[in-house]
Amino acid sequence: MSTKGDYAAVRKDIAALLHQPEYDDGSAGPVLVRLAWHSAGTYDATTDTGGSNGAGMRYESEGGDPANAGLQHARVFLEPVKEKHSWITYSDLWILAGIVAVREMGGPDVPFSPGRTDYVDDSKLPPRGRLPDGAQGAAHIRHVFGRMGFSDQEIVALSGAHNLGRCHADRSGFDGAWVQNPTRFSNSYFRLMLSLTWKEKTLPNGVKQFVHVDEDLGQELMMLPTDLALVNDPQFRPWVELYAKDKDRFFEDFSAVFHKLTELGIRRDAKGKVLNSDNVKGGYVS
Ligand code: CCH
Repeated sequence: MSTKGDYAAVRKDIAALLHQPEYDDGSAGPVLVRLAWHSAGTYDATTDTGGSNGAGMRYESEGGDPANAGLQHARVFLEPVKEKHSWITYSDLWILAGIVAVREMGGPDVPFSPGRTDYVDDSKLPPRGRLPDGAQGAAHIRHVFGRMGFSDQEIVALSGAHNLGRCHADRSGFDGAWVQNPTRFSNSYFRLMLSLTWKEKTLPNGVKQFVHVDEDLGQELMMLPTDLALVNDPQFRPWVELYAKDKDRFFEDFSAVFHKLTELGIRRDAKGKVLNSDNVKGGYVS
């Protein structure tokens, strides 16, 4: 029997499912981090639409967005946890799973604030096309993250999540991992971005990305055009340099900005109780 509000028990069960020998690099962690980010990253501050409230990816309009290809794996991994702790909303579960995965892979503690609703408010649904396109450059990244209310420093810190996981040709069209150990959270992504030479490569599917071939290890690493935009843009670059040499500062800033991401569109009172989720038909009942 799961006790309502026992988030520690949920955390434990999420941590226990991360080890997946048959999946990717043996871990469900990276795809869970991406699920949390895509659930929140549709937010638009001007119209107050999108964001993690509502767990809209359960439905075709958002779940079927090509930008979300592959995230069904993350949702399937979490289904037994939802079944066991049926009181937790999907929207809270997805955010908590991302937070637990970051920590379990050696990253910082990110504060978790619960209370999201699974009630889908049609007037808050995000249109498709709000998530960033890896084929683009600095102006696009600033536009997308600026819409959510993030500064240049916050954009660079958040992008450090590409220390984790990989691109899949059958999901995004891009292919490969950013770092040698993609299930260990660190600042390698920033260090490699600055220290290696990156060559443009056209994949068999016509998609262009940047690669570095390590002859000794026989391994190929990759960067998206949007990743390299961070070193090539004069305002982003100083943050890349800072995080490349100061891992503690990166962890501290990542924790703060990932928490901010998870709270987009959630309004709370002074005690942290969510104001825009209770008392809605079909929604979260406290
Ligand atoms: Fe990302 N990301 N991301 N990303 N991402 C991809 C994979 C991951 C962009 C594009 C892609 C963030 C920002 C951006 C993760 C976390 C974050 C992929 C490959 C693309 C493409 C998807 C595939 O093929 O499976 C772009 C563009 C931006 C910004 O401009 C932010 C912010 C975060 C989190 C804070 C993680 C983790 C992955 C690995 C997923 C996996 O399945 O291994």
